[in-house]
Amino acid sequence: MKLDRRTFIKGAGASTAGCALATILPGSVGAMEPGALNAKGEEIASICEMCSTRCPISARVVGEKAVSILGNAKAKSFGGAVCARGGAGHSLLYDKQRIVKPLKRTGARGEGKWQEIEWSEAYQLISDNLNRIKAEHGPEAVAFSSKSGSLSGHLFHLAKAFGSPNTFTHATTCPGGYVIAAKAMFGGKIKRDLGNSKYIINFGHNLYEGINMSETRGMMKAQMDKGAKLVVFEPRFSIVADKADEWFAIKPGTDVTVALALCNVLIEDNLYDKAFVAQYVEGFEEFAAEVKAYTPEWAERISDVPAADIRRIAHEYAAAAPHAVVDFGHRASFTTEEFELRRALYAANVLIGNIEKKGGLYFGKKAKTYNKLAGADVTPSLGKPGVEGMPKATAKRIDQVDEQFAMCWSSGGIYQTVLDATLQGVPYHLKGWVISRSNPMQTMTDRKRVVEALNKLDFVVACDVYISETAAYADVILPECTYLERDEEISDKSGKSPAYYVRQQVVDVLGDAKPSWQIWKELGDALGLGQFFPWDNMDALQMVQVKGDAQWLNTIKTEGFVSYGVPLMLREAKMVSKFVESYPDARTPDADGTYASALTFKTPSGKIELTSAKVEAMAPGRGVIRYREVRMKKADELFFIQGKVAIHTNGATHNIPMLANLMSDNAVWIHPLTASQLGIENGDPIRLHNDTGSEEGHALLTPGIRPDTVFAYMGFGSKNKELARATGRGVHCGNLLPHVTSPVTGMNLHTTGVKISKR
Ligand SMILES: Nc1nc2c(c(=O)[nH]1)N[C@H]1C(S)=C(S)[C@@H](COP(=O)(O)OP(=O)(O)OC[C@H]3O[C@@H](n4cnc5c(=O)[nH]c(N)nc54)[C@H](O)[C@@H]3O)O[C@H]1N2
Ligand SMILES: Nc1nc2c(c(=O)[nH]1)N[C@H]1C(S)=C(S)[C@@H](COP(=O)(O)OP(=O)(O)OC[C@H]3O[C@@H](n4cnc5c(=O)[nH]c(N)nc54)[C@H](O)[C@@H]3O)O[C@H]1N2
Ligand code: SF4
Ligand SMILES: [Mo]
Repeated sequence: MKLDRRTFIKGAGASTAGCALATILPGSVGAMEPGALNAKGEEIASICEMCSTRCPISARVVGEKAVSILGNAKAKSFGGAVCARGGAGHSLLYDKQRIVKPLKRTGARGEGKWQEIEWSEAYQLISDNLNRIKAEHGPEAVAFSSKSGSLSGHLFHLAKAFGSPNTFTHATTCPGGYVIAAKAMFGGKIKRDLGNSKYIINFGHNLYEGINMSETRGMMKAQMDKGAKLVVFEPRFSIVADKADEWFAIKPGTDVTVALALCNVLIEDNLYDKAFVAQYVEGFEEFAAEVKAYTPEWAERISDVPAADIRRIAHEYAAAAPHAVVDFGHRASFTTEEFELRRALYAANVLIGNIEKKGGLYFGKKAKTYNKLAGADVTPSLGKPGVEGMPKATAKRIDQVDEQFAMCWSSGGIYQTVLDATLQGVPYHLKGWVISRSNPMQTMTDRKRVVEALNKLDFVVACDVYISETAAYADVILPECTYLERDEEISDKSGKSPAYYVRQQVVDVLGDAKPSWQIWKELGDALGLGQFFPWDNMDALQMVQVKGDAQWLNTIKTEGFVSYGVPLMLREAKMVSKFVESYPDARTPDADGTYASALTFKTPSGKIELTSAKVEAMAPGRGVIRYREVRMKKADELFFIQGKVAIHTNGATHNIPMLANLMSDNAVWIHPLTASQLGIENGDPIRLHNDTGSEEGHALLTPGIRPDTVFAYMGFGSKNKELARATGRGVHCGNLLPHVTSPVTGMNLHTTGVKISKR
């Protein structure tokens, strides 16, 4: 199926198709509810936390206590806007179902019996239990997990002080695939310059629903202002597919074949950038030899994407080079072979030499790099509090049992190994789990196994704003105040030049909730680890960050988002010339006016490793990017895939009143042909089942999906009765997904097979 530009423009104006665009509007004013807080009154620059994109916002209390949230106009790439979820922050803030007092479990785990307690009692209870586990089993028997970002820093600091190496972010449930592939090939994370791209090839990165404000707006800018062509490979007619020039309903899990076939055409038809490859690439010959077999015809047989189209797209893409990009995607994983897929997608970029070119891929320019090139400290950098004598963990991390996972731990670890260690004692038994801003019951896979693990542990602590599905199984729940009620450290938000921003408290704290930095510091005190938290408050920490420069701190707080210098991409002569004009001591440009000679990679060879000896040593047979067949489902099952919806976030927002009112259920997308074979009609109650679990939902018949595939928006169907607005509404995706750890990246798997029947 294909769409042309005319359909795209028409679609953008229609009500349903325009939905994703319409949601990217300045925020809204919240309804007031009784029993809330004192307001500070003025316009305050801060950071959204309705999802982990963390956009810069400007929040204002209107009247007594309603909060209006807009995007911060100073953060240009975010367009001074928030999405629908960002505009709904007040609805979380004033939700009476939020927890604002520590809770102690009084019934069985998950039974829903709670007693409100004081913080002092909560800290005592937790420290008694964690210190007991430490004495009996060692500090490594306690795992600490948190979604990455400003919140995880303080919890992981506590873990370190406690002596446990077992800290985990959400990495293996989300970005681990592309992060670890980038580490292997480029030596670190790389960004995409969608806004300046003339040709974008997209493999299931649904930026118009899985919103990242600056990238979403970048892609809108490229499409609408610059006339970029967008080609989308996606098993269903997502909003991005709807806005594309061409959509190919690719078979789930086969993207790697099309990516490799694009590389095949670029090489065989001599369309690749030979000078770039010669200067920057290691292992091209081995890659080219491997890719020879991956012809478009071969890819068509596996993926259902016509060979002629793959060939044509490769030529069009090369013609737009280097201002063209193959988007390497975000949420994984579509198959267990994430490592190969993400490397193949990067390879298609490397071959056209779009690295550090407008519209291609580039590295973030933090102060250290930027100042080095400028030959002077032209942008300030952040300081860190030095903490003396932090203990070194003696035990090995639970996820480091196999050399192939060596790249995982520094990227957040293999989250689901918490279950393996708890249930099977591999490589040793966990006894405690401190979980913050993470809801694995909904967002990890195999819900039953998560329940089993939580039930088996001696002691579980959850820190959340709600009694999430996971928190419902904790022994103690610590109520964090929402992002609108707390100050945090300054964060580095550098892009093409250095940038900083800060979260600031907008309204007084509701009830007895606290910011997590304070919670973990106070728990540190209770655990007898107070010496490792030598700061009194957030002001003191921020002052260390700005190295005592109160004026700088004031600027960041007033502006909310401060960027420095001129944007820089090393291989763009115009940008380099502007940079040199701005800074008299700047590095002398190369003969071609660029900083091409400054482009190096933190890999063993210092080059882009299309083929990697390091990876070969870690995981024999994987040095070269290679197709490996994977079976995602049984022959008589349908593919079950998921994705984000524009008005909810992961497993987090389904109980927020305003968003729950907008959407509280996730009907299952089924192709009419498939439905008629199964005797299912639109709206029918259905059952989805497989070896992992069984879920009940409703059918949504649509031709916008492959007949062999069904789709549901994730995050619904909570089984926790405390989340009253979300309980039992829709299909719980995690309950149907098997527990898997993929090679090299350690990723969870979000695609599986299901059978469907009418209820
Ligand atoms: N509104 C909203 N925005 C969000 C979030 C949110 O929850 N809600 N979450 C944020 C987070 S944490 C992330 S990681 C990003 C994620 O943003 P995305 O990476 O875009 O995430 P998804 O929507 O999960 O998946 C994208 C698409 O992949 C498709 N898909 C499934 N299987 C396959 C396959 O085998 N091949 C191909 N080509 N496509 C496939 C799905 O149909 C879906 O449309 O979004 C961020 N932004
Ligand atoms: N089946 C399936 N599973 C998936 C995905 C999928 O597409 N399909 N997507 C995956 C992706 S991309 C991601 S990123 C993960 C995300 O999964 P998680 O890392 O679990 O993140 P969220 O679901 O966004 O939020 C987790 C918890 O944070 C709480 N929270 C919100 N604000 C705060 C706060 O200020 N403080 C504290 N302490 N808690 C807060 C919420 O109430 C929620 O319980 O899920 C992954 N899991
Ligand atoms: S994308 Fe939306 S919800 Fe996420 S941080 Fe930005 S404004 Fe908030
Ligand atoms: Mo994510």
